[in-house]
Amino acid sequence: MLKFKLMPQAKAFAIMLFAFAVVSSALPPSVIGGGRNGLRVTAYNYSDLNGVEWPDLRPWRTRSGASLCDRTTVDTVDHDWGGGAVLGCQADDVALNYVGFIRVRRTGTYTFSTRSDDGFVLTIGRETVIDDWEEQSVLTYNATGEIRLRAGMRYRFEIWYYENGGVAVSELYVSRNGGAVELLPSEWLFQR
Ligand SMILES: [Ca+2]
Ligand SMILES: [Ca+2]
Repeated sequence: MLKFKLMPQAKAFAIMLFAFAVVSSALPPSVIGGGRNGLRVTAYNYSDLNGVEWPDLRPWRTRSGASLCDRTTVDTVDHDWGGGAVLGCQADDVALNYVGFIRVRRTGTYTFSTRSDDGFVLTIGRETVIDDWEEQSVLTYNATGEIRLRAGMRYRFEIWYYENGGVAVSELYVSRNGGAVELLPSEWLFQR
C-alpha cells in the first residue's frame, strides 16, 4: 500500500490551512467583508417644544429644547416600547436618529414599509424613501416607499423617528421586487 509521508513542517502547514478553511466558511460574508452589523442610534428628550407641534418640528433642522438621553446600537429597526421609556429616555417627546449604511446582496427594487407610532422618515443615499412625520397609531397606518439598490454598493442609511405621546413603536420592513415582506435583515446594515 502506497503511503504519503509528509515532513513535520508540511504536516503542520496542512493542518493550519485546513483550520483556516473551516473558520472562514463558518463566518457570514458580512463579517468577512465589512464592519459591525446594525445601526447607531442617538436619542434626544424634548423638554420644551416652544409651542411648536411635533409635525412642524424637523429635529434634523431644529434641536431647540432637545437634550441627549441615550447613545446605543441596534441590530435592526424593531422596537415596541408600549407606553414605557423609549430606549434610555422619557416615555414621551423623544426623537431618535438611526445612522449607518445598507448593502444588499442582490440588485433590485426594494420597497420599505414602516409600522410606526409616531413619526418616521427614512433616507437612503440622498433619497427620502419614506416621509411619514406625523402623529399616528400603529393600528391604522403604514407608510411605504421604494428605491432601486445595487448589489454590493454601500448606501448611507438614516432614520429620524419621534414619539409624541401614548404608545411608541418603530419598525421597518422590506421586500425585494414585490416579494415577501420581512423585517429589515441586520446583515444588510452596517454601523460604519
Ligand atoms: Ca405615540
Ligand atoms: Ca409614550
